[in-house]
Amino acid sequence: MVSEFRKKKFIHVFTTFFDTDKSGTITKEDFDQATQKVAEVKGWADGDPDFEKIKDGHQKVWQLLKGQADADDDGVITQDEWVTMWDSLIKDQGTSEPPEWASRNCKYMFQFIDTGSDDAIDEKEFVAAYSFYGFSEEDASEAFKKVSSGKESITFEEFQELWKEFFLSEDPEAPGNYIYGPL
Ligand SMILES: [Ca+2]
Ligand SMILES: [Ca+2]
Repeated sequence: MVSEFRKKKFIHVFTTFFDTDKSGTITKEDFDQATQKVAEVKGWADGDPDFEKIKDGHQKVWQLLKGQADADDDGVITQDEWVTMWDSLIKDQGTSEPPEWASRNCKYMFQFIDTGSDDAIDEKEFVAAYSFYGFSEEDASEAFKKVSSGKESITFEEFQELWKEFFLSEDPEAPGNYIYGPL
């Protein structure tokens, strides 16, 4: 059984980042809406190369995620299916490499936050990105301080480690717990 603490973290990612339309489940619609939302913020029109790239990326993540999580193959990922997937992935793989869709998602998150594209995330970028997902500036800023352990910025290597820590750690004090904003 997955611990209540890790379950809470999995559900946090489910509701805050994947269930875009807040319907209580993850479907293709959530990825379509996420594409539109990002395009709006970035000012990309339908057909822009950047728009197509994001759209393509979102569709790939959806396909890979669906293959992995949608146990009854009905096109809908429930919270139970989501938690079961994370639990079995971690049991099967221990602390080794995450599945492809998860690695893609990690990279996507980093690139999304790193608007200055200098391969490091600073507090300003972190706060801006998480405001987009509905967190207050104060909460996002607090989360950044924990994630970065007080440093000015985090590199992609550090981000990947923190990201793994988020999914694996049972320690309530682990800095990685805040990689997806305040719990
Ligand atoms: Ca949904
Ligand atoms: Ca399902």
